[in-house]
Amino acid sequence: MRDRKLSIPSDFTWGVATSAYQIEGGRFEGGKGESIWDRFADEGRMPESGDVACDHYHRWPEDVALMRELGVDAYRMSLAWTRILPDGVGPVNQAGVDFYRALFEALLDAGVTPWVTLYHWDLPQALQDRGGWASRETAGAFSRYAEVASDVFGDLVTNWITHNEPWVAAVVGHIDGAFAPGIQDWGIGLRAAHHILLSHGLAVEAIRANQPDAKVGIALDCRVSQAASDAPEDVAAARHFDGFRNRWFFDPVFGKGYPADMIDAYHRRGRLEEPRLPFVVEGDLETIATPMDFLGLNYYAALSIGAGNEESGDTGVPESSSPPPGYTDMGWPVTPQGLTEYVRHLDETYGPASIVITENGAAYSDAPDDEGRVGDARRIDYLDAHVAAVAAARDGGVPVDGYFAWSLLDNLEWTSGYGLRFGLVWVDHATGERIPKDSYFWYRDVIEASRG
Ligand code: IFM
Repeated sequence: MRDRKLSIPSDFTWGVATSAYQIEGGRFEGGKGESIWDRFADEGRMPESGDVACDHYHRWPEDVALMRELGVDAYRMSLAWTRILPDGVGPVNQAGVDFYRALFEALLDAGVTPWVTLYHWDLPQALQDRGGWASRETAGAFSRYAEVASDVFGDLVTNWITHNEPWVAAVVGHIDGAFAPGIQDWGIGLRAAHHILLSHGLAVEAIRANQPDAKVGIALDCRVSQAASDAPEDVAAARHFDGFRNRWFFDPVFGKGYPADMIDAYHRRGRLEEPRLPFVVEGDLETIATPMDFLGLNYYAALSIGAGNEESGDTGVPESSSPPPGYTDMGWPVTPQGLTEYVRHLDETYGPASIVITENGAAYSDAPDDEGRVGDARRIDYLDAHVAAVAAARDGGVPVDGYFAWSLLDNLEWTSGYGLRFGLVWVDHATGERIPKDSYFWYRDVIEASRG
């Protein structure tokens, strides 16, 4: 690490992260069923599809070798629900199970522990056709999927993450409509958010029933909310944004229920007919708050929020093709200090047993030069500053026990396509060729140094 001494212990978990739809491809192979993202792409609602993606479905041995060389302790990946249960609820697809078992065995042989996310947004289309997350039945289907996954992989996987970024799945997918399934309806969005959170609690219980020693958590995303000024309207907007973006999810997961100020605010804004949540059934809040072993936090940026921006989404669509200094290609500001402050806030507010940074990274478009080297100095600066922010939080006594860089590979950045590159490894999407970037070698050295 640059000119700084790392105060990170040798048992800290260093990892890289990906997700199924963004890297796997193999859409029509191994009996995989259709997901809402396959349908979204087929309907022309995104510029490029994940049909081939990084072709990880075929090239995974090469990707495991890249991780072994990198020296990471752990690999956070997601299962495609539709490879295991093609229609979401019916029979188990053995070819899908075999694919992931071979991958897990190779990872373990390489000294890399799999951390497996059950849901990174790719709902089986068959379940969407029956109401998707707006239907309470989908929470039950997810619980069975968790039970099946922990049963068929429980001898190889002990670290589980139920959901990735419920805010995105619920709000961007069902209120903003920019992501699959592309719905624009506040009532459906709030209902979907609740069923996703409910399914999280049910899945924690299902996994624990199969694997009492499993480590189970959720990966919540955040945007740290900073008032644009001291003016009361900006302070109120920042507070509202925090409720909309963060507290609506963190509070119930940690047993505080849905934030009362937000229920009132949504009612006043006409999002709710009455100042209550009609879809919450007795016992749901207890289920959602089932204790976890760790909190996963996906951190990218802190935002300055003023009046009028209190419900602004950021779906990853860049504001300009060449961002100004201090911003990544996503149009997100580089704000490492926000990470230290936010994990401190989480520790004080919710007291999680352990916090793991399950995603952090930056999109920059640096390409191979004439010698085939990818000099991504801006990514190194970004990661370096955020790893230092984690170290600072640890120094202050916050239990941050792991860090996963997003992402191992340049991959499909959802509706933004393949042009937004988050990888430590360059991928030529025409040929599938992989080239480790300078940041890959930098990360390898950080990991090695922290092991003393
Ligand atoms: O690529 C995404 C990922 O799927 C979820 N978290 C944010 C990343 C960057 O936008």
